[in-house]
Amino acid sequence: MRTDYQCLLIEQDGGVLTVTMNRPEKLNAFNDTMLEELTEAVETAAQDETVRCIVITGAGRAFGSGQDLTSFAARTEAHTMKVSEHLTNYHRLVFAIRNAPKPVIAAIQGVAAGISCNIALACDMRIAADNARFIEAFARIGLVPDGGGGFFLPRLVGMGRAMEMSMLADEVSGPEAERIGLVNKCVPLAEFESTTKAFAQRLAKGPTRTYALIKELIYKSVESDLPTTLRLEGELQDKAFETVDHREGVTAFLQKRPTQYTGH
Ligand code: LHQ
Repeated sequence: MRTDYQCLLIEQDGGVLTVTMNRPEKLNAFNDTMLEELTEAVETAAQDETVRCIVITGAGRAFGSGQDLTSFAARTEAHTMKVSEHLTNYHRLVFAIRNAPKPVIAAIQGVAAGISCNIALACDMRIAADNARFIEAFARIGLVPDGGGGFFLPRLVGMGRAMEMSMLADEVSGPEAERIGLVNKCVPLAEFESTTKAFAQRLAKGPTRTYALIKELIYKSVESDLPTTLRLEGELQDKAFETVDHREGVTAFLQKRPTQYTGH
């Protein structure tokens, strides 16, 4: 993995790669460079067999404040590009996260607003600190949720709450986000780093190939019907049965010892 990014910090600890968005003076608002770098980092980590879990987080007091409005306003006023064209860059990031054959976790402390919030929702799981503030900020400036928000929000929290978050654009706190299923876990800020680390390390020591198959099963199922999903389940289980980690799991059980998954 390259580590010489302008707007990212990269750290690998065993199988866990932590990618930290690093524009703290702008609350990690996305400019073109940070978006391009984050996408490249996730795409590269997705291919790197030494990386078995990716954590996306933010430096300073925020996860992210959405699109950098200072740089974008100048561009839209000059009519140099349509917003939808710009959004395709975010879509590449969304697909990189969803298609990565390994778990991708968002670790959120402080504010996660606008498209930063929705990038967190694109991840497979989310851990929040109790100071987290989730804001679908778009309607505050007369916009619709983008970056996949219209897809992820109703699937995570249901139609009614998705509407409320999108229309009123009020803040949802970390504890409330846990209560409504927007995040998997909310912990006190003092425990945020250690909890994220333990969660990610546990995933990085899991049966990585099988996790990729689980991602495929779960994500395809929400856009599919029962017969199709059951067919897919069979296909994926055939593949899972062939993995080294499946054999290791059964052997460890029979030998009454902890598993040692290699991710193969
Ligand atoms: C910022 C930003 C920011 C620049 C804080 N940009 N500087 C996609 C594609 C195309 C077009 C448009 O949109 C999109 C999707 C989107 O993401 S739309 C939503 C964009 N984001 C927002 O509307 C949120 C704007 N920010 C805020 O409402 C507040 O800053 C929040 C609620 C995030 C945080 O509030 P505070 O904790 O009170 O912090 P602050 O407002 O004092 O911000 C600290 C600094 O960060 C400040 O700079 P300064 O020089 O005054 O210290 C802000 O100007 C800067 N900043 N967000 N998105």
